[in-house]
Amino acid sequence: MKKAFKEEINWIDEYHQGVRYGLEGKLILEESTPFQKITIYETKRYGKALLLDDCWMTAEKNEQYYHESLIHPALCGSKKIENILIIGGGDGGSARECLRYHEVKSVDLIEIDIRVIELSKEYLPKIGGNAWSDSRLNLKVKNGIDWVKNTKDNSYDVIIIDGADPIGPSKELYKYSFLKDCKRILKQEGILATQSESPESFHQIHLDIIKILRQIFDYADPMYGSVSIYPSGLWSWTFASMEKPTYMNPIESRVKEISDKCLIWSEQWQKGAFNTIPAFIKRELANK
Ligand code: SPD
Repeated sequence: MKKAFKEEINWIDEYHQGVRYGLEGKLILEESTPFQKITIYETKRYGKALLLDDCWMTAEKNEQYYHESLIHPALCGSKKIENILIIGGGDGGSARECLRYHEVKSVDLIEIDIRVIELSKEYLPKIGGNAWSDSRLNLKVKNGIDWVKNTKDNSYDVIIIDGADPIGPSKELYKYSFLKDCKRILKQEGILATQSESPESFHQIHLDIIKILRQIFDYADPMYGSVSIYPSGLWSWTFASMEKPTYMNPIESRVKEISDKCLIWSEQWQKGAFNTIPAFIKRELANK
């Protein structure tokens, strides 16, 4: 017999510019740290998920779309990949993807909020996976801005910026002064990779990130893909370098090393993703 009333369905939504992006599931934990509100939610569709300040950050069955896109163009393209810096990324997904490469000798992961690390390890352990026990990982609970400021010139082969949206504690990670400092601590042949928001739902921020990177570096190119849990689903990552952009041309031996382990990323996928710049973004970038 049909039930006379609906079973209780819980939804959690990220609200952004008059639109809400929601998933059905149940709340596991919510806490406030000195930096932000952290929520762990068990979603019906994508497994356990992490939200910071009510914005979707990552989910077990969706995270590859984001982490593979952020990491592999830089790590497959950079001449050397011995010393890597990750700013943010406390869920461990970016570190996990970097550590797939045998050439990587050390990954400094600088996360400001220890609770992001602890709760990710406890509730979303698959996202960090083997990275948490890899001896090449140097985990530091510190402010990423200060870390970059206090690091000496030419220290890293690749810098990854895996921050939350440029609101709240992550705001500084998208500013000229921080990115200029990143360039200083990056080796001449190195690559910087940052998440660069959605051209649709974070239109102006997206443009600003690319423009700032183009002021600082000789080359900066956005790449587009989808992360279905983020506002609009359409997402971007931007790569920058001082030398001819090798992030466009993956090194064959590296492609071989990681391809089997990737859900989304492939050389072919990457090529397409760099070529899907929306026409309006291309026009707006051309109008300086
Ligand atoms: N709107 C969400 C942007 C989040 C970018 N960072 C996600 C962290 C995953 N490691």
